[in-house]
Amino acid sequence: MDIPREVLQIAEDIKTMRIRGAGKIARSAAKALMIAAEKYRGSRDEFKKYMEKVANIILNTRPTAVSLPNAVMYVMTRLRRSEGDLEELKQTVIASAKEFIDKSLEAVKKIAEYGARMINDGDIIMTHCHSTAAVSVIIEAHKQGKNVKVYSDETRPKFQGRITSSQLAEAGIDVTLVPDSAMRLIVKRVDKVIVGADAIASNGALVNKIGTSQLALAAHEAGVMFLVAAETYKFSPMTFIGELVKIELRDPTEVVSNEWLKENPGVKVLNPSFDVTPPEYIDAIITELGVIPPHAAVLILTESFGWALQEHVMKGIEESEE
Ligand code: RUB
Repeated sequence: MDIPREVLQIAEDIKTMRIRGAGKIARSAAKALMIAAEKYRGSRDEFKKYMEKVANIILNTRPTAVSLPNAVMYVMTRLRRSEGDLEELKQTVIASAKEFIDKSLEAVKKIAEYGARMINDGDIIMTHCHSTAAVSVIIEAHKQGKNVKVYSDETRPKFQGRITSSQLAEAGIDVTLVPDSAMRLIVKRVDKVIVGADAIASNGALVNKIGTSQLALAAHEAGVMFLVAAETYKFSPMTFIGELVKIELRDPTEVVSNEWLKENPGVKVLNPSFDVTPPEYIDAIITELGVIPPHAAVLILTESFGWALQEHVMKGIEESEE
């Protein structure tokens, strides 16, 4: 059976960043699997194969946000383990996708709650890119009556800082948009930096929007607290066994126009979308399970993904024995 148009549209929207931010990407991936199951009209025997095909299309949209494979794994592992008739298999996908989406939204609420406790009345905060988790922390602190002021950098080349600024302004928060190049100057005036995460590695390193590591470095130099707001499904189980998180390289035309490229054939343009901040520059990671030091990432991974790692290792052993 053909892949439904709505599913292909979600994949395309993730690729082109109409759907963006690691949490939204994960929830949309789960939704795509749910739609695919709902729309399936083939035989029971072909269903699992069809769902694997859908999962692959979704997985191949963007490489860095580990929330995407983790969301797909959440649903597909439950399907792979299910037996039963077609209706039962479909229900397994639909129910687990819904469960993932609900848990993910609940996690953001918890992070907002825990994170807001770390914000003091009168704090000046700086943030980078647009992270629903980080913005939720700031808005929750504001709702609790804490008077906060925020600097949001532009985050070139896609200007997600504009989304952050307008959401904070809409919530009634005093927000100032600054160019990325003002980062080091501005961070000296702030009390805390809060950013989101696309992936957290097992050593506590953060993978997030390009420029995050520069901000962390500047915060470290200025003695400013650097906080990360990250749901546990952004922790990368594969880094536990030494795999690196792939850094997405996006199209040069996000940096300069096609015309400019044609006028300057001797210029190469590189557009890396994410960078890695070492754990030494991170004071704490705010998760829905609580606030942890970056070096405790490994504990989150064993608690949340121990089973997946065990399955992965067992599969490797079986394959090597064949
Ligand atoms: C977005 C980005 C965000 C994280 C966390 O990058 O780096 O900080 O994804 O976001 P892009 P959230 O715009 O390239 O997707 O907290 O919303 O999951």
